[in-house]
Amino acid sequence: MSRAGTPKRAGALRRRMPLASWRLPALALALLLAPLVAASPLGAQTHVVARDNAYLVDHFVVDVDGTLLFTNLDLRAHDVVAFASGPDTNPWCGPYPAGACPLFATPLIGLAEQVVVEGTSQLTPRASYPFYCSTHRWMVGTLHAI
Ligand SMILES: [Cu+2]
Repeated sequence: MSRAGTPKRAGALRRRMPLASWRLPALALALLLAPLVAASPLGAQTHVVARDNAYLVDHFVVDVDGTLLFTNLDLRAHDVVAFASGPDTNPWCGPYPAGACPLFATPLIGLAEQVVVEGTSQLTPRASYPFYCSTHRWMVGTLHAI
């Protein structure tokens, strides 16, 4: 009989740890690829994901009261930049000339980085907003505001 009466149980727990090590990344990926709009107490949350020099899908439904996240699963740096211009007073306008500040934007981010797309609260519901990656002009998508 064991000293504390629980070594068998502790051994069983230790054996489960390797399974948990691969389940966590799989769960994270599943969450990223989950439905485009998920319920959230503060509004819907939408993910734009880049991989293999493309956005994973072309069209995204965005709640103007929610959060739009951009995740890069690619080795190359990417961003999300609106074709439409916004006010020159937006905090992300620094690199853009006057009158050409994007309505919404992110900085360039690298592999496995995630940022909030700033400016989506300025979108008008029922309007559509095409966007692109500033370093790969073939990467385009469209936000559909609700
Ligand atoms: Cu890019």
